[in-house]
Amino acid sequence: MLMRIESGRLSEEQVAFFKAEGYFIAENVFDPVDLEPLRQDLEKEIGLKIDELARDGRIKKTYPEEAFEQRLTRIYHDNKENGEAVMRHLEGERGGGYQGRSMFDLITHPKLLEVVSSLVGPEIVASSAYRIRPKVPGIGRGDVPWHQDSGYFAAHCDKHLIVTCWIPLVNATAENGCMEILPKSHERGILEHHSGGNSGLLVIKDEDLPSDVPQKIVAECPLGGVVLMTNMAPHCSTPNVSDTIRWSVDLRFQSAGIPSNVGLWPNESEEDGDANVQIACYPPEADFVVRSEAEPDSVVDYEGFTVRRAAYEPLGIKGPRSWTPVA
Ligand SMILES: O=C(O)CCC(=O)C(=O)O
Repeated sequence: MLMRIESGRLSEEQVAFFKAEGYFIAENVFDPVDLEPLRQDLEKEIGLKIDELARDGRIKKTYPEEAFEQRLTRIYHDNKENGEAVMRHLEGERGGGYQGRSMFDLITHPKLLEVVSSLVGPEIVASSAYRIRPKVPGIGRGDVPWHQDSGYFAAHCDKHLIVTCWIPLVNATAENGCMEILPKSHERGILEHHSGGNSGLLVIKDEDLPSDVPQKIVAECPLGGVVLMTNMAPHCSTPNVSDTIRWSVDLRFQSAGIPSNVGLWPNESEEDGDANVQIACYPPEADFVVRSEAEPDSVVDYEGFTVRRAAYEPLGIKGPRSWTPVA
């Protein structure tokens, strides 16, 4: 259900809804113009990579006239490998991906943090475990199987709230492959996941999803809206059967009071990363403070953001959880 927020925050009733249902879809967190810098930067990045592939002789048609919602589709459909190369450029080799100024500005956007603060309080830590997702029509790689985000996180964080903010950069609809969420099923603990689902993602088998809860909801969300979910809410996303790309980013926030690797630096000499950073809910990637009333000086700036991310990037610290492969 799509709901409007007033005065930039969730009301008490809306917070109660989030707690009871495990999700909340806010229709009006941003003005579409707030998202324009990121849209434009992603468009620029795609162009740079396409030009590089053209210089290397791998691409003949570069489609410069095509819109943000189309260009990557053309590249993909001409040659899957080139499409993948552009995707990897946006996603980064290990996830996390594009980290230009506009991405940082979105993660730290006052409108977003105000909404997040109504769920986690005024001391907010963000995770580098954010993802940029161009879901290209007809390319199944972007279809995400059922999972809980905690399936990826350390077990010691199952009892804590980590809020996923899923932000569409276009109108997200059932047709272009928005998410689906299973309501009222986030208080059942961690469900059985398997490794090796679509695109190597974790997957909860259909038969392991709770069946005594209301039907899944189709989380359509307009540009400017945000889908908020707990780390325990089972969700997935469906194929894009439209003819335009479903662009979105998903970001993660938690209270500073729960485990994180804020202020910790991994020891670059150890292949598996340093034991001290394993305390985080998602140890492979850096956490940072994005809002603090108690210690305003601890809030990260853009340089600090890139430096912390770079310190974790080369390490290849393993994900904290292991699951049996999907049968
Ligand atoms: O964007 C999608 O298609 C899926 C997103 C997702 O699963 C997530 O944000 O955890």
